[in-house]
Order: sequence, then C-alpha cells, then structure tokens
Amino acid sequence: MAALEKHSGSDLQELDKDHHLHPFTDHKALHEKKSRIITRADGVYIYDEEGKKILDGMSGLWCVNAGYGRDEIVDAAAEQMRELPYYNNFFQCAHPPSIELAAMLKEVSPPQFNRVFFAGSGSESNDTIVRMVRRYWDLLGQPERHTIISRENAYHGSTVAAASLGGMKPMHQQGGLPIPGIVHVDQPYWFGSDRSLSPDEFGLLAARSLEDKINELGADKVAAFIAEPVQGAGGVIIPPDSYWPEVQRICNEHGILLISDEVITGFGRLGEWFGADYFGIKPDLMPFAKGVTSGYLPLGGVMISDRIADVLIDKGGEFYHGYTYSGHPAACAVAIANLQILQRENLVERIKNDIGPYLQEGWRELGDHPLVGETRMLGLMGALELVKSKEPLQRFDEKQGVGTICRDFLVNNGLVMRAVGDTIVAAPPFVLSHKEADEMIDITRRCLDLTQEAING
Ligand code: PXG
Repeated sequence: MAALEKHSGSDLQELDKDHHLHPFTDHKALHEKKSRIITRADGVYIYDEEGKKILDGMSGLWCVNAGYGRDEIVDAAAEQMRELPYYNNFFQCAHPPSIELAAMLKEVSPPQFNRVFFAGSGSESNDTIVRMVRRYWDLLGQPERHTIISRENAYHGSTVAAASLGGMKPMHQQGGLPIPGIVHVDQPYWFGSDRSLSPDEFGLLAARSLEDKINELGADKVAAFIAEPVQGAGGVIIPPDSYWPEVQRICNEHGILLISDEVITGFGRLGEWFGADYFGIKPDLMPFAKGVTSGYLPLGGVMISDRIADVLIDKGGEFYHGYTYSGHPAACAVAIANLQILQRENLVERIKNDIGPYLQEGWRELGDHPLVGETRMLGLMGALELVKSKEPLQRFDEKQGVGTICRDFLVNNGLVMRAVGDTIVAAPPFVLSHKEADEMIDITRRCLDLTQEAING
C-alpha cells in the first residue's frame, strides 16, 4: 500500500497499462490510449486524478443510488468488519446482518416474497435463477420443464449462465453461448421497429413472440421467462403500456415462472421499490444487486416467492448451490444502512414525485434538438436516441460512432453518461438536486451541439 501511494498521474496510468486487463474493454484499443483514473467522489460528483469534477449521470454502473460520501454506510461496514468480518451461511449457520437484511428485504418487496437467497453480484444471482427454476420443476416431478426464455438484447450478466440468459449477440459469439436450454424472443423496442404499428399494438406483438415460442416448444418444456422491467444495458428500452400485462397473462396461462430481473430497477430507480411494482406484475423470482448496497460493497441475491420457497421447503433434499460470499456480513450491514437511508430520506418517493418528474421534463425538452430522434425516461432511467434525420427517420451508419463522439464530449465537459450504440443513456443518483439536474441538461444540450458540429465537419 505504501508503495502504491507514491504513484500518481501518468505513473498510475502506466501501471494500469502494464498490469490490469479491464472488464468489457477492447484491450488493444485501451493499450494504445490511457485510462481515466477516478480517485474520489462526493454526492453526485466523481473526481479524476487531475482534479477534474464530473457529474456522475450513471451512478457508477447504475448502482450508487444513495450517492457518494455516505459516512453511515462506511461506518456500518467498518463496525461489522470489527465485530465479524466474515462467516458463512452454509452448514446451518447464519449471522445477524444476513438475517436482519433478509427480514428488511421482505418488508420492501411485494407480498409474495418472504425469502431471499444471497449472492455476490447480479450475474451470480442469475446463475442462481437458472439452477433454482430447474430445481423447482424437478421437485415438482416435471424435469422436462427445462427451457428458460429470455429476450434479444437483454443483459443479465457476464458469467456463462448469465451471459446465456442475456440476448447480446456479440457476447454469444465469444465462447459458444448460449448454453443449451436458453432461447430468446423479441424485445419491446418500438423506436427500433419500423413504427408502422402504434406502440401498444407493437407491445402486444412483442409479448406474443413469447407465446409463439411457448407454443413452438410446448408449455410443458418451458420453465420460466426472464426479463428486465426496463432493459438497461440494452439502451433503456421502456416497453409500451400493453407489454407487461400481456406477458403476465401469457405466463399465468401457461403456468410458467415469471422472473423480473431487478438488478437495475430494484430499490427505487423507477420511483417504486421494484420495477415489478411499477408495472403491476407479479413475478415469482426477482434477482437484484447494485442498488441494494448503492455499490458500496458487492452484494446480490434473489427474492424467492412463496410459490417456489414452499416447494423447496416442503419437498426437501439438499439444493447444491451457494457461494462463499452468499450473505457476506459486511455487505449485508452496508445494505441495511443503505436501505435505511432510502427509507429515512424518502428517496424512492422523491423519484416518483420530485426529481423524477423534474429531470424528465428537461430531458423531454432535449427532444427539440435536431440530433435527437426520441427521448424517454422512467423514474431516473433515461435514453436519447441520436439520429441522422427525424423525418423521415434515418439512423446514422453505426461505423460513424456518433454515440461515442457525443459520450466523449459529455465526459470532457463534466458529465458521465453511457453510449449504447447511438443511444445516450442516463441513470443519475437518487440524491440529484434540481440544480444538478439543470446542469445535466445544460451540458447535454451543449454536447449535442458539439456532436452536430463534429459530424458536419
Ligand atoms: N442483470 C441486469 C439487469 C444488469 O443490468 C446484471 C444482471 C449483472 O450484474 P453484475 O453485478 O454481475 O454486473 C446487470 C449488470 C452497462 C453495464 O454498461 C450494465 C451492467 C453491468 C456492467 C455494465 O450498462 N449491468
């Protein structure tokens, strides 16, 4: 540690280049450049090692919902580490933080959920999903109900099972994914369609691609359907109103488990505790991660409905599944402190009634910019679709990298947002003030102008 403290600036960048392979990175491209080194953060701002202040419009990676600099979360971790830094929940053991967090999660979750299974990340939570739904049907004497249906362009994580559940073609092309028993249906991406149907007609059509697949496979072969309430990494795809009720009908009619991946939408991002609450659906399982700790320590898990838990408990037999860090005490203590902040400061209600509508209004106004083909935002989760022409609608050639050009202007001008192709996505911390929201909109508008100048040459 003492040795590392001596390093700063380009020295750190060199060490990074020499010793660190980054996640989701073109290693050759990064090797030819330098990484941006973030050294500290406070509130909604991060600071790089040159002291540049950047508004974090992504809450880290969709996770630092309570904002940076929360001493009570830090204190909770330190206290827990002094008391009991680690013990496992295997072999009929448990510890106070895992038990107290489990009870707290039950309180904030929809009524069908009374139990949680802990994991260390969203990907591990979704690996748990694959194993648990198959275990459930095995225990019910229907082992042939094996196939899990997911959606094109979904993101459910990066382990072999989670990446298979995901619907990202480039990920599947690396390493022969998906694994057998996972298939994909349409996503409800109206703006990405030819828009000949109304959004509601299109939403029904997308939902019915699930029913078509069930009929093709035979319902007695299908275990579950998994989806993000709003697709996040895929570009903040907000489904038309008709979509979720129809999916719920289809799952009910065919007896298929419904899984709402709440890794991004869980714990308030849409202005309700869970995306399932927002859309009025009744999932059987809800994987979560990220916002449960506001990213201060890694923690994931799956909320397990009584439908599933009752079978696991009644039928018995060991379920050979779990992780060393399932319910890590320090991570659970951090989650408790974080959820207490959300509750005490009414941050979820704040998204619904205050900062959500406020940012949404400014965001919507960006739609008058010539580069913006569509704006969408639910709660604090939004997207801007950059287009070459609005009428008739024309997209840019992907190779032009317009989204990346805009993203780079944004970061250089003090605002981090993500580019998903030519879609700019945002998910700021829940503590964003009105002034900071104005700053987000002002920088975005300026960078849209800069992007337009750059592409016009
Ligand atoms: N489900 C969903 C819906 C996610 O968004 C995961 C599962 C996996 O979680 P872990 O903790 O294993 O990463 C995610 C993660 C991006 C980006 O660039 C999104 C995620 C992760 C990393 C980058 O948008 N989402």
